[in-house]
Amino acid sequence: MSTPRKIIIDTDPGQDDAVAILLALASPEEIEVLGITAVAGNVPLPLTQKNARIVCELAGRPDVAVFAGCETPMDRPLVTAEHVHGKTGLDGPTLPDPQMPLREEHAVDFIIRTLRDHPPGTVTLCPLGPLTNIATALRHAPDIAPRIAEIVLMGGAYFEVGNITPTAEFNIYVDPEAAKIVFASGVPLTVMPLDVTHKALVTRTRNDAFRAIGTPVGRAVAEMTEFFERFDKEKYGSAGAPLHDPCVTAYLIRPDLFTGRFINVEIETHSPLTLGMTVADWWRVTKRAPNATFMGDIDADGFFALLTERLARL
Ligand SMILES: [Ca+2]
Repeated sequence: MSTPRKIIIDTDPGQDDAVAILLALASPEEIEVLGITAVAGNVPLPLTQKNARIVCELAGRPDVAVFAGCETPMDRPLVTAEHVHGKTGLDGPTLPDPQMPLREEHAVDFIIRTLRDHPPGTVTLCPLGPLTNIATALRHAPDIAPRIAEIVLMGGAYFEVGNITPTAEFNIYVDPEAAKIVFASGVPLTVMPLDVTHKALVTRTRNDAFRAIGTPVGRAVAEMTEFFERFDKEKYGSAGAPLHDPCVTAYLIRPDLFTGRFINVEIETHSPLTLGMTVADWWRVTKRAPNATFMGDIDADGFFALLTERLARL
């Protein structure tokens, strides 16, 4: 038995964030969640921090420390995605308001303190939303960069190009300056772009498998992914909702489900036409130094088997 990886989940729930958190909390052999830090993204911060607590309570884990972070991107007004996630960010199931408290400490202070308190190379950051909290922590406390074991994030796209603009994925688009800081930080990066997550589709059969778990968690996940899928079916004509963020937590448990390339990835922060584009040198046509393991493929059946098996534990 190896010891579980200590992680901080940085998130903007979001139905797919919720599933990512549930998967982490269902997997104590592999993952120890030190805390959950909320950031503005899919919906504004008051909702994302509340939704993070709703999800912890759904998992039966009101003991998890949840912190609120940055309300707006570093240099821009917030762009949200209610058109995908609904008004609350967690539309679909009816879940009770959380009773567990929000911690008083700012998410950025928690991230910095946790990295300084742990031995270098023992804490992994898992951003599932815009990178505002992570980049703000790196800017305030550059000494934490070499202490971070790895950043495993959902964001960006190469072959799939964009979902919020023709050339940008939502998380990177919302705070491209933050993304630029993270991709230039020198921290080992593993990236789950749309190229991967658009292959992790909740088909009817996979949704039925969540529901067949027969628990409140199974039902809630089935209802969340049903809500979420309206948007993608209309937009892409796809077979179901892509489960973007759970790819991050699944990677911590079963990295063998994913394949990618160690390449250079730069973030566009100026062009109005391509703002937030992840310029990924997939074909290695530049001499720019590799800075990220950019995933390209997923064993989707293996991913959903893992997810369904783990969710059934909660
Ligand atoms: Ca998210």
